[in-house]
Amino acid sequence: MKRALITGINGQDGSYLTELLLEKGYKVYGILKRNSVAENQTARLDDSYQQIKNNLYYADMIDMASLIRVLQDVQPNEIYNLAAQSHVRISFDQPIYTAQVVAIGVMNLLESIRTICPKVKLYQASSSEMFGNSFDEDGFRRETTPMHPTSPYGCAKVFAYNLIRHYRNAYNLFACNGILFNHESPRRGSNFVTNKVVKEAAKIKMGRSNKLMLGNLDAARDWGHAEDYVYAMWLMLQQNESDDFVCSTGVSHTVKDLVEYVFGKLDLDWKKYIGQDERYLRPEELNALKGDCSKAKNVLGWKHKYTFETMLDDMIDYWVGELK
Ligand code: NAP
Ligand code: F7E
Repeated sequence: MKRALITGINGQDGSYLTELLLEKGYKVYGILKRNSVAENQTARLDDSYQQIKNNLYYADMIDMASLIRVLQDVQPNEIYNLAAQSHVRISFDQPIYTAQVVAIGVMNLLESIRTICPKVKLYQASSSEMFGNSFDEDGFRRETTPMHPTSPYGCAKVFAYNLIRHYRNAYNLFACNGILFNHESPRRGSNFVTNKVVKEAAKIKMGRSNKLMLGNLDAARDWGHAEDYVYAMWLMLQQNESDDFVCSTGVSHTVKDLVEYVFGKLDLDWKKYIGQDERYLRPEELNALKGDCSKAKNVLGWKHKYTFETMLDDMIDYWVGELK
């Protein structure tokens, strides 16, 4: 039975990946960052919680001793490093903490791996935020596109991305960067724009709210579904050689498109309810994102099932059901 260790197991992606790996017959282990309200922490793990509750360890990416203890105990075959302070806007408020978790945390993990389990296969959650406003002539970002990040989060992810490549070359570690574009689901944190819009629109529909304050409506993103993207993570670690791969849908929509679609689905006129609040603007914005995932398609045989619309339908169905 293969053993997989997931950092960030209780996050959006961690919860979907846990389900996928359990289905595939893995023994799944995870690390949890201590939180004063323990009940909320495992809420996303849902049904799989019962199967893994004895395999959860308290540890933190910035506490290398805790990582060492977990690796010694678990001796994993695969590690999926999903832990992060993953909110871009918040990374402007907490840049140093973000860099400690997102960048130095990966160094802590790599150094622990070198000592304890150098044969392990490692997945690193890299991000389209690393590209910033740089793109190729055709408007797409791909593995070869230069990276000019526009946020402390993006800068820290570039540091981690480079560490992964460096440790692969220098120490022959099997380490992959998955350069994933935005992916969402009903389990997305509700301060990310998709879930914020869907949840609030559903509340407005039920008469429980009448205003939704947003930031930049013109920003555009390449949005997919988390369920599709965790499958790509697993595929990367099933290859004979480690490499870096972009995962994206190749289609870009603005925040305004998102609002129009969600409110339209609920028969609401969005113009009556949307306001703008400077608090949600960023000191530097990544204006638009569109990814070319040809390499992942050709080498991994990966393709996404959800579109922008079906991903949002899944979120709308969830929130309408939940709020009823
Ligand atoms: P998420 O929902 O915010 O989950 C992040 C996870 O990391 C949570 O389990 C969180 O625990 C944990 N964590 C935070 N700080 C930690 C620390 N210091 N030590 C240990 N664990 C810590 O993020 P996600 O959407 O699942 O994304 C997963 C990974 O992919 C992240 O690295 C993110 O940066 C990256 N990524 C995401 C996207 C996307 O669109 N979703 C795209 C590209 C890359 P608590 O909840 O207890 O704080
Ligand atoms: O913002 C705009 C905002 O916070 C998307 C993370 O998973 O994907 C995610 O980062 C866009 C931005 O995601 C609001 O300015 C407008 O242009 O949902 P978001 P993100 O910043 O793209 C990348 C790939 C990651 O790696 C990250 O971990 O929407 N926007 N109004 C707003 N955004 C938020 N959050 N809230 C608003 O009110």
